[in-house]
Amino acid sequence: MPTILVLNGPNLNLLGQREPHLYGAETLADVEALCTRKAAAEGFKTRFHQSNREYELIDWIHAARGATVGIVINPAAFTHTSVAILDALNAYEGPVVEVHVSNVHKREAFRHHSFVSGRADAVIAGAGIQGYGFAVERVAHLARQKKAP
Ligand code: CA2
Repeated sequence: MPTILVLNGPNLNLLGQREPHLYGAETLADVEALCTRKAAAEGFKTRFHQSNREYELIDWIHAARGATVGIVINPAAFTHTSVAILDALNAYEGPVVEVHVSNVHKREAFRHHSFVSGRADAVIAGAGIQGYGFAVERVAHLARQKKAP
């Protein structure tokens, strides 16, 4: 089964444990279960990771080259700071969908800019963890389109 990589940046391991007014009550385990379920319904499997370290996210993007059909990424705070993650995604050949649990555009001005959005095929923000499900469906759709003759 073709694989979709789902990546989560710093502090997302705390999902559901703090700041429910911003990020909801669901945990990262709930996000993983949702992605697995949505991907399976589309005939895909997922590889799911979270890290608080920028280099680890970059290494996973590198390893995804030639091994996965698309990436769903919530780079968390690295969204607003990381040219290195953008460069890694630019070297990746498949579709990329950027997800944010909160609506970053309703929040502080420093969250309005994303280094990743210029590379992403779609950006989903403010749909809660449901956004991951939409992102998996979109990546599956784009991956199928890419494969079609
Ligand atoms: O809305 C999102 O998904 C964000 O990517 C989350 C990041 C934030 O820096 C981005 O601007 C928007 C923060 C992730 C921190 O997650 C926590 C979850 C629960 C409790 C504390 C932090």
